[in-house]
Amino acid sequence: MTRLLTTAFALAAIVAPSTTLADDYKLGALTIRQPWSRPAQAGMNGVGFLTIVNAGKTPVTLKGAESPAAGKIEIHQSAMAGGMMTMRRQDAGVVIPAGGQVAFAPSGYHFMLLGLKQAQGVGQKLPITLVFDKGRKVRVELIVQLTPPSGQAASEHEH
Ligand SMILES: [Cu+2]
Repeated sequence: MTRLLTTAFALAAIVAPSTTLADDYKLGALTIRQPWSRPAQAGMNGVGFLTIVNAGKTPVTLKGAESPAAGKIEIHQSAMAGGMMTMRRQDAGVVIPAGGQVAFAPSGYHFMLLGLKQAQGVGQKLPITLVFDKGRKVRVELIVQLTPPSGQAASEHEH
């Protein structure tokens, strides 16, 4: 009996997230959580933040991203160097470990949206397509907002 109940709970846990959280996107074993961006002017550079969770048994590499809303997207990592915040391009991509997650969040990894084609106002949605290894892609929408989504701060210590 106990074993049957456990199985039922496990199934519920697999089905629930995609139906209850509108912000989440799925690609195989990956879940992309809470994509968001900040207000910016046309022609300026924008930013993209989100969390990628890998529930699979193999690491997955995020190779890059593309969007019709920007001239180009680069993956950057912010880091403190000699008391100054610097940004470094991550041209080799970012590995999402098996059973782990990587947060793209202020002061850490972020997507740099170079040359925004339009101004981004609060509440707007900006489509970007994440490109993973083996040519796998998923399109998500960054929601433009002034402050991080609630719940994201908790995962910032992960990296
Ligand atoms: Cu940057």
